[in-house]
Amino acid sequence: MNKNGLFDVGGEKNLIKVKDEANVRIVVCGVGGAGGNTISRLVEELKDSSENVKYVAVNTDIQALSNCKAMHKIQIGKELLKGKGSGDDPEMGMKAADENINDVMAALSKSDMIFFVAGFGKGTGTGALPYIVEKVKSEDPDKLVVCVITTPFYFEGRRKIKLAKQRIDELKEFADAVIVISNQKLAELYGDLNIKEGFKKSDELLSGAIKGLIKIIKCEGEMNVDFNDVKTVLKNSGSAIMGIGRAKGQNRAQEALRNAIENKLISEEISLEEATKAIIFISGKDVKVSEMGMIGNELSERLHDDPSIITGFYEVDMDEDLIEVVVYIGGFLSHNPIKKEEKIRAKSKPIELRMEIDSDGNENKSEVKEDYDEPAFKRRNGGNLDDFFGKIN
Ligand SMILES: Nc1nc2c(ncn2[C@@H]2O[C@H](COP(=O)(O)OP(=O)(O)OP(=O)(O)O)[C@@H](O)[C@H]2O)c(=O)[nH]1
Ligand SMILES: [Mg+2]
Repeated sequence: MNKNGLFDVGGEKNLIKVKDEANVRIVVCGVGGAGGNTISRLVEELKDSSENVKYVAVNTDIQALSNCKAMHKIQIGKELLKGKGSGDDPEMGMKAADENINDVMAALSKSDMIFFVAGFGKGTGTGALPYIVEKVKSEDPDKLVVCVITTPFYFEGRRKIKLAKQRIDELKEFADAVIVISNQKLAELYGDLNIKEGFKKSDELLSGAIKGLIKIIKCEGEMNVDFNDVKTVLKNSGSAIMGIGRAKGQNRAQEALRNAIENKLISEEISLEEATKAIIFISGKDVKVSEMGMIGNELSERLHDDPSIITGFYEVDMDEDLIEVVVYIGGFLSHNPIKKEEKIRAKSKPIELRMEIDSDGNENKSEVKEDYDEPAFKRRNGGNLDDFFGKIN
């Protein structure tokens, strides 16, 4: 941040005021190789706005950790893997996290919100990240946990894609919101990218999804969106979609919104009509009230009936008549947060009556016998991790 309380988001002209009260404690935790790369990128790109943002890199691979620019680095599986990486084995990734879970939890404590970021498909991110998220949410269900995860390119093989999707489903039971970036969709959209360019684009999207939210929470706009608004939209959301769109010219408002929500890169196969909540953050020069209205109306028409939409705006002296729309969409009807909350609460009481509401709205009480200190995927397989990971192969 410079001496005027401003930070630069990309060029001299784009100085945005940072909220005085923006003391929400944010941790960004990258797990595995791709997660660590994203952290390095964010540290570089958000240098000036990193107050109250703590960067933590977690990896089994000591070489990758030493190259990472995070201020806090945690080696997991020190005894088990001796710094050499998981060998593409998610079971090893999970066991490694278990070995050093106390170090990880200590680094993540004292936070209001945690972003977790990783590429799923190999060993460390895929195995360790869901395990860590489950521990974090069992300890403090109120903490806002948002995960940004990539699924593999087709060339990486079907087994990796299947593994990644399975673990994302697990993750949604515990994280508040999971934003999935499909590397394959990215490859289809950009056509002839070579592998290096493909990963670079994917890196940009991973860091972009996190940067967008940090900006929303930390920047002071003419119409402010704050942390509690973000929490309202993303808490217990399950899936979430994020998009950024820009446009110039006469129809810039609608076009920017369309670009943001039709940005298929970042979306999974979920229908927007199921979404009940959104945050829109609009920035630009001379943005008209009518343009903001248009953006709100159009988004509202695309989501479920009568969605709850929070709109923020800041005037930025951007290039010519460029307008930028950042949108986060959540609250998908297919996600059932009641079960998840019940599971987390049940953890502190190993045996209790659990109430679930069935599809007819009836309340059913049943005795909970599961040991919730075990991670979900261990419980489901009778504690046998070999069975679980064997099934994926
Ligand atoms: N965006 C991006 N994605 C990557 C990169 N490298 C790998 N990936 C993706 O992320 C997935 C996981 O790769 P890594 O993060 O390297 O793996 P890891 O979690 O460290 O696991 P191990 O190395 O097996 O212990 C891969 O299947 C790729 O789809 C990268 O540099 N950028
Ligand atoms: Mg690795």
